[in-house]
Amino acid sequence: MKIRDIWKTAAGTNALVAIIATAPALAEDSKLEELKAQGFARVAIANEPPFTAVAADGKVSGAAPAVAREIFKRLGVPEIVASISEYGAMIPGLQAGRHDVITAGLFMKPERCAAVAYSQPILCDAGALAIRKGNPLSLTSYKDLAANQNAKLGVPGGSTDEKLALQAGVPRDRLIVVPDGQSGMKMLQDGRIDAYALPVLSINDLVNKAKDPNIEVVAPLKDVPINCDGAAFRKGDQALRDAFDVELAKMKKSGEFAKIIEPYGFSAAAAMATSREKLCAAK
Ligand code: 6CS
Repeated sequence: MKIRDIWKTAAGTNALVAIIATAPALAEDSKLEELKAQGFARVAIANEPPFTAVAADGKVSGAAPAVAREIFKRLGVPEIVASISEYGAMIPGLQAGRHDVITAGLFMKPERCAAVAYSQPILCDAGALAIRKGNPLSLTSYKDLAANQNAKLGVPGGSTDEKLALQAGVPRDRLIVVPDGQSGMKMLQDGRIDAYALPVLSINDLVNKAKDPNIEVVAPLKDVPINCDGAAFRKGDQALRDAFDVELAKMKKSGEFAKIIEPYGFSAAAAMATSREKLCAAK
């Protein structure tokens, strides 16, 4: 019987079906093998302490890379290599193959959950504003910002802060996209914006470092939920995401997860009290 005729037999057809059926899974498993061979995982970060940080010497720290570094080590990938990205560019960069995973405090929101494969929750935080001393515009929420026709708000591009401000009714022409924390603080100090929005721990880190008696923090914002991130993988890398989750669950159980994130100010209990399913379903 000629080779080309084998596929016409029942045995040949079953073999062909088996190969086709397992191909995607084999491809998915190969992503971890690819990273092991590469020796590192390329992670997207924002450089927003304490979620993520890059020192002057290039050293990457922050709670999200610290968790990812430990988990990848356990999976046989010894290093992570970080590149800084705006929040709004992280998912397109992941999908274009520029990153292997996003470990940046990218909060789980339905539209993001539809675009990536998130791990289970890692870092949770509420919302905050940096404002001028005395809070002259009485800003305690995005609603207050929407209601004040003159108030200008600084936000990271493509961020949850930006989205929540728009949803609360802050018009686009009073939303200023700020490239990084230092620029945000400078713009606030120069009066070019009236408030700068980030999660509580990020704003506190910036304001503490600024040591400017004319800048204060309003936290938590009344109309911002507790948001949580996860590591974000490409949709096609489900097996890698699942392997990451197995190690994350072990570390949550053993207390090692808390040992890594709590020195940065994050609550392990907050991340363990929720789930990807709940966060991705929340409006
Ligand atoms: O996921 C986000 O878009 C938000 N995450 C952080 C850590 N900071 C700002 C941003 O809004």
